[in-house]
Amino acid sequence: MSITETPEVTPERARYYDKIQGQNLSPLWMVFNRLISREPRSDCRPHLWSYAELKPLLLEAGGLITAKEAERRVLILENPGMPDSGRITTSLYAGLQLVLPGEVAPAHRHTQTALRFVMDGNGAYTAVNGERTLMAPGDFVITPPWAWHDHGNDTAEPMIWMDGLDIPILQFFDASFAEPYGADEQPVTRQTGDSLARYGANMLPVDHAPDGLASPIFNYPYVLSREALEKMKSQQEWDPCHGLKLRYVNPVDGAAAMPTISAFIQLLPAGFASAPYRSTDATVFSPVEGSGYSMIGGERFDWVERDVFVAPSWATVTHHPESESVLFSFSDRTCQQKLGIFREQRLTDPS
Ligand code: GTQ
Repeated sequence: MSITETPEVTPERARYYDKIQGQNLSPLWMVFNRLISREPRSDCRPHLWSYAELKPLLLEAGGLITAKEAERRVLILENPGMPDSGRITTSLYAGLQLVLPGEVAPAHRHTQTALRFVMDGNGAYTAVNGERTLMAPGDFVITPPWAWHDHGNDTAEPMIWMDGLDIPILQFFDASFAEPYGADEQPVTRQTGDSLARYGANMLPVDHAPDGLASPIFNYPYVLSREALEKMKSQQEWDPCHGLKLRYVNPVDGAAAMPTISAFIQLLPAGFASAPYRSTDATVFSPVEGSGYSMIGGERFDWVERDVFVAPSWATVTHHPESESVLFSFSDRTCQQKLGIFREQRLTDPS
């Protein structure tokens, strides 16, 4: 037996395998390298969804079902390597959600953590724990586990955002709970902007006691992240793999903004060619500004603003922006780091 080779099946062994199979037993030596592979082996495949193709399909769904009837009117972005799984990566879910003018996606809560990354429209709200936040393109919004949340659109334009949830992680642990609030909207008990004022100005209320692991900030406005990147840009200090890359943090402890999902925003200058990089966190990317292409596991994906593309675990990635570009991304990195299993590698030779 070795880690790479499976022992030969002799007629005698085959009879034995048949016999024990009926007893809910399985010989480890026949499956060892599938269970404990030398490197990540994933069903997740690299893929890109074009926003230009997605938007009309999502608007078409808008004519077929209301947000209320659907609970959430979302087109799930399903990884082609994992059909019917509701997964964009092995551990994460992503979808595009549409809320039409005048609609409310009713209040509910679940143990799954959610992020929203705003793509289209301006001024619809999401309410979390009694506070509404108005959403603008590029805003990064979180819904902590078990927090009541509803979405509404009082503007004249459709609102579209990308949802990222840890649904497959909760499935893995068999720990899904969900309940409806019982009314379309939860009562508004805090003024808009309250959490950003309290927690988003590099200060904390003096006696702040954390309530759970998620960040108390639930909207990280694009104006602030973009301004940070713009200011950093003039310093001309580019990471060879990432350009300028920032991670969204919980201001209380510097951990990821969500307990299970890490999120990032990065700026890449025009003509930059990033050095090859791979990591064990399969990553979902969405360009906010710019255009270009990325090489993922040897395949080329051309992208423009609002497209969504996914890089599997341990696939080598390089980015090639044609114009100055900003990429939002998210992954299960914080989970893996908490478990001590995260690995990353900067590769000197392109592959
Ligand atoms: O907005 O609460 O894409 O509960 C999937 C499940 C969004 C949400 C999704 C959800 C939501």
